[in-house]
Amino acid sequence: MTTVTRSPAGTQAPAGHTLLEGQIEAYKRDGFIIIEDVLQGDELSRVQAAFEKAQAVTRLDWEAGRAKGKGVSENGEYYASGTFHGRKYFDIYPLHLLEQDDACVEVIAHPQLFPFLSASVGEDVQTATIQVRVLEPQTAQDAQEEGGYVNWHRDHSSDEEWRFSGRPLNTKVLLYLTDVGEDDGCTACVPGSHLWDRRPDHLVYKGMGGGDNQATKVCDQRDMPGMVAAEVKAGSAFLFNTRLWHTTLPNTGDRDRWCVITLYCPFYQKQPGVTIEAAVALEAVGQLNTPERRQLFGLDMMSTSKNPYKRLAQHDGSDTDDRMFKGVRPPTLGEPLK
Ligand SMILES: O=C(O)CCC(=O)C(=O)O
Repeated sequence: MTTVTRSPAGTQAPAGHTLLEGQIEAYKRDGFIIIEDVLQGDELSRVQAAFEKAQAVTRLDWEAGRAKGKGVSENGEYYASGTFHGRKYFDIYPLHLLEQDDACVEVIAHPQLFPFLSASVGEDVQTATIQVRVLEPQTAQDAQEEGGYVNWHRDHSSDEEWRFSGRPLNTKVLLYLTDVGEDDGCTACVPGSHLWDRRPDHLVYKGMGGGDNQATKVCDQRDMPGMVAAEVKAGSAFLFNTRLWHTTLPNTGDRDRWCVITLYCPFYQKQPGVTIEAAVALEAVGQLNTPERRQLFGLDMMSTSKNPYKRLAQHDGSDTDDRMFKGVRPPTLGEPLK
């Protein structure tokens, strides 16, 4: 198995290229990059402390569900409990992390990430899903029988716009808050697979997800040809084109893996409810206080955007407010014309 702790050899910025140009070149070719030390020192400690507090509360809910067998699917894979919990991991309601400390809000709009997100997804990039995830260790036997908590997959397949414009519709960022060594649940991928039309065969390779029967799978996750596993330090991030084939290897280590998984999309895509709830709550307490935060949480478009359509709540219904429609309107919005 090949491991990577940074973007693979030869993907650093060639002479004469800026760091960002080197990152984009690697991303186009390999489908992913690693940015080390996005968080470090005091900033990392603050986010870890907030994560510790938030996870302790959600863990009780998850364990209670697990004890009761609540929401278990036929093969015992999923626990439904307000948020997306699985048998080997649980997700924390995003706002419960974000509201703890301003450093957690900065994670989503971090200056180490923003230029790359803007260059890869587009200048109108915003946040789609935010998943705050705890992955528990599993036994060696469990790992052998079932593999890691998620199988080989790609998140998105029909991405025609990407083919047309050369940009991925979505970039996903996994920001790890614990060190992830070889046996700690590494994210793994097949470099270059974002360019292929076919998907990985999840019925052959072990790994949880989608109710697959693990007993009939004949290959280990690590048997995937060409795969590399990302061994990273806490505070580092794995950023990938969501067409990339990826999986998570078993966590047979002795500690939980903590991670914030954020999906970024263009402004015209809809944001899920939990992200909007976080945006509304953070706005109410004045934490969406930079143009980057306002843009990424979906409140404002980039101020210099060439396509500055307003959101519904920003319209006042007047003709001067709307640059597209200059015709006759009902005197009161919603009333039929007489
Ligand atoms: O947690 C990981 O390592 C990978 C997560 C994943 O597969 C996904 O978000 O699509």
